[in-house]
Amino acid sequence: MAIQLQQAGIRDIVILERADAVGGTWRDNRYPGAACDIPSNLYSYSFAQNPNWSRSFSGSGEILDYIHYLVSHFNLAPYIRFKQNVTGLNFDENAGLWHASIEGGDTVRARAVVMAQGPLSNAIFPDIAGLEKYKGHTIHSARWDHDYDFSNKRVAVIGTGASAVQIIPELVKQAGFVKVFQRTPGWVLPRPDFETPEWNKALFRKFPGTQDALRKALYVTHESMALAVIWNSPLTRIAERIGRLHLRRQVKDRWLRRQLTPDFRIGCKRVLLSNDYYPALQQPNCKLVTWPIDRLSEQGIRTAEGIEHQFDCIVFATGFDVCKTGTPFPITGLGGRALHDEWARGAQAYKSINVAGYPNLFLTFGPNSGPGHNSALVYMESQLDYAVRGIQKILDEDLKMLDVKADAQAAHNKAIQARLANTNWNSGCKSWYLTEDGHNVTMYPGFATQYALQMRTLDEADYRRTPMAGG
Ligand code: N01
Repeated sequence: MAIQLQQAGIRDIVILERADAVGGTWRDNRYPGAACDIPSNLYSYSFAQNPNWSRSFSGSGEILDYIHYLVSHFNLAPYIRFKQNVTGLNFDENAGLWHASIEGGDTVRARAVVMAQGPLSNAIFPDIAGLEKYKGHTIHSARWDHDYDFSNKRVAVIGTGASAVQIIPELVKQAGFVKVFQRTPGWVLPRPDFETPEWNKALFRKFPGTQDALRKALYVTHESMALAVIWNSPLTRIAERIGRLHLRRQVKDRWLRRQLTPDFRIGCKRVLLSNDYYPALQQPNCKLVTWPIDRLSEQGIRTAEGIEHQFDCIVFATGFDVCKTGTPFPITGLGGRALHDEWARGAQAYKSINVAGYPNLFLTFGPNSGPGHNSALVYMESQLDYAVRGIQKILDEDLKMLDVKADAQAAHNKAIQARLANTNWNSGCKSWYLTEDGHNVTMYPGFATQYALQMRTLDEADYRRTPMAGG
């Protein structure tokens, strides 16, 4: 966002960061095996391509290095204030200014605010009875304890989502014994991961057009995956067949195979990509436990059939609090309206980026902007461009308020929810995409290209503009 604002000539920017370093999810998710499941050539900005990715799916350390490179190359450090935990946003409608309250008492005032706090930034421990009773060591996947020595330790992993399938193969190499507690088996597809040869990096450096071409090819390939992942189509059946073949090829034991076979449509939950998860589960020092967890005890985990499994350490790969029915901190808009209350039954916005009654506020990865099949950064880039256009308008036209109209927002959401009804995400499984009552407020029901196209124009007819002088 800061790079794009700078390039549009807007330099009066402040970035409020609650941690003491940049990197977001790639700073926090440093568990062993952490990598992105979108190819690096697509999981990077089109305006800052990196010819030196070491693998097709680079690890978290390399992605973090890329973020550090962006900060230094685009000279962003002067804008960033670390250890600034925002505790509330309040719109002053007389002045046309947002007030951001910071923990400790400071306030920052701004003509416009971009929320870029990330939907997957607040790690959660599950609601399991006895959680506080357990006396051993606990680690959350997104807050890894790099000082803990796993050798000879009895370790439990709770969860078998995207984080867990990356952690488990590495943990099995380090720990004495690992038990994996699975509630729902996911669809696992092979990951076409390989090292980038030196000649390939040299080619990208010398002829950047070749990297552009690869990026475009990856983009189109991922777009076609929407047909399998988002909607129920013959391609969905093919993807499921590949998943079953992958399982059959890697797991010979029929009972284990049955335990690992998903009972929901592929795409409904996040598709997992791994070549080493199934083999890791079959190592002599690893065991899959499918009995439901009843409670945690002082020593470990008690499962529903009454067995107590004792552990030195429990790893929670149990995901994030995705704020589907609220906001990460109180946001107060026109007339004192509270976004937390308005979103109590599920978040909604106009084109995922603006909310009626909260002028000059732009959301990144706002409601219904999540991708299931393509790079998040493709969606992100179109949000950044849109926000720049809006902010430029506020500054150029000296607007006190640029506020989306409530009826435009309602019409947008009606259409989005109608389209979501026929997607795989809404086909009956439970996932972090849905609210408790099954409302999908996270995913965008279409191709990335459709999303980007709708973000190309800021349709003035859908906004109320209030000039500064006119009050
Ligand atoms: O979290 P998750 P995650 N008892 O919420 C289980 C992105 N990501 O950190 O399926 C027992 O997906 C839960 O079980 P169930 C990506 O967008 C990307 O893995 O609800 N189990 C599930 O297995 C992803 O979708 C990458 O039945 C419990 C797991 O914990 C998102 O982050 C890598 C439980 C949580 O899975 C989140 O992924 C990592 C309980 N009480 C993450 N509560 C890459 O790019 C929860 N679970 C590679």
